[in-house]
Formats: sequence, C-alpha cells, structure tokens
Amino acid sequence: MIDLYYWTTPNGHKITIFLEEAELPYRIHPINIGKGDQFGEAFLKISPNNRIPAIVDQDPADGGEPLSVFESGAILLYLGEKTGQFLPQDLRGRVEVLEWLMWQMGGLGPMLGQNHHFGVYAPEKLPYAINRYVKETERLYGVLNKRLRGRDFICGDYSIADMAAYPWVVPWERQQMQINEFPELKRWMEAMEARPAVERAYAKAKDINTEATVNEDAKKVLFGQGRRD
Ligand SMILES: N[C@@H](CCC(=O)N[C@@H](CS)C(=O)NCC(=O)O)C(=O)O
Repeated sequence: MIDLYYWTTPNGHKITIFLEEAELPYRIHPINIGKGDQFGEAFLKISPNNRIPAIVDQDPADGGEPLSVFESGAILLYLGEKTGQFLPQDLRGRVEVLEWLMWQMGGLGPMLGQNHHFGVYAPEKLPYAINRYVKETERLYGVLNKRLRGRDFICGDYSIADMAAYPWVVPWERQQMQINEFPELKRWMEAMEARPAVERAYAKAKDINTEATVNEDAKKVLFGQGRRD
C-alpha cells in the first residue's frame, strides 16, 4: 500500500497519474496547501521542504520499515523502479527518460510555476517578470514540441517523463500560450488526456478539491513564506 500525501496541483497530479496507470493500491491523505496543512509536524517529517507530493511505501522492496519519499521526480523514479513500469531497463532508454524527467523538474515545472505566480497570483502586475516567464514558457513549449516530432511520447514509449510534463501543460491558457501554435504538443496532450488512468487521476482531484481558485487567505499562506527553522 502506498500512502500519498497530495493536493490537487500539477506536482500532485503526476503521482496520481502514475498510481492509476500502474494500478497500485494507494490511499490519499489530502494536504490542503492553501490552509497550511503542509506545515504540520507529521507531514514535515516525511516532506521537510513543506511541499506536496510525498509518499510512504508501506511495503518497500527491501522488506524493511515503511519508506518515505518526497520530491515528485524522486517519487516517480522510485515507483518506476518498484513496479518495473514506465522506466526503461536498458541503459540508453533509461538515460533518455532521466534527461526529460530532470528537464521537467529543473525547467518546465519551476518556470511555469513562476509564470503562474506573476501572471495570475502576484498582487502587482510586473511587466518585466510576466514577459520573462511567458517567453521562457514559450521557449520550453517549443523544445517539447520539437522533441515530440516523430515520437508518440517524449521518449518514444509512454514513461514517467510524460507523467511529469503533462500536468504542467494542462493550464496552457493560464500561461498565456496558444496550444494550436504547437501542433506536436497538442497531439500529445490529446493522447495523454484520453488515457483512462489520466482521466481517473483528474477525476479524483475534483472529488478532493472543489475550489478551482486560490483565494486571498490561501495566497497569504502560500506566498508569505520565509525561514521557519
Ligand atoms: N520540486 C517539488 C515542488 C513541489 C511543490 O512546489 N509543490 C507545491 C504544490 S505544486 C506545494 O506543495 N506548495 C506548498 C507551499 O508552497 O507551501 C516537487 O516536484 O515535488
């Protein structure tokens, strides 16, 4: 059994997509990040960066104590290794998936996160910051669009690299992108969206969080953070 500490955000969706695809038994523990659940003592023990997602595997492969993992990329890798699915076993295939997973973790996620912040949430509309992250989003979409030419999925076969990137492109309108300008990306998005496991993952999110927007109280929790040690 996997215990998943989760909220309904792109980094959270990555893990529900994996768990639904692999049909691993799991239970969700909602961590409402707009209400400050990420600062709870018990959660910080497994996720010291006060961010979702995190998991606890109750049956790790070494037969030892339950094992916790934080950081969505590390969780996807862990689950890929645990199940032997969505992560190639051969050297070259595995390197490619790792490259694109790290590209998502170090580039696509953080840059699009800043795009959301300055474009949607920031109390001041700062043209320099908005322009910087919209341009970077456009550049990254271009990289992915080119990569997908001649490939069904990012690394050929469906993998954890797709699961990591997809939830970040879902809000393309909010990122001030035109998906029609990226035809390969559009085709890949449609293929991802049509996967029954992806549908199930997003349906779960709707059951857990009915509020589509981040309200003013949540903004104070999320954007007023400083040092806490
Ligand atoms: N690099 C981390 C980022 C996780 C992250 O930023 N999670 C956000 C939701 S998408 C969060 O928990 N935010 C809570 C907060 O800012 O306090 C990962 O990929 O797991």
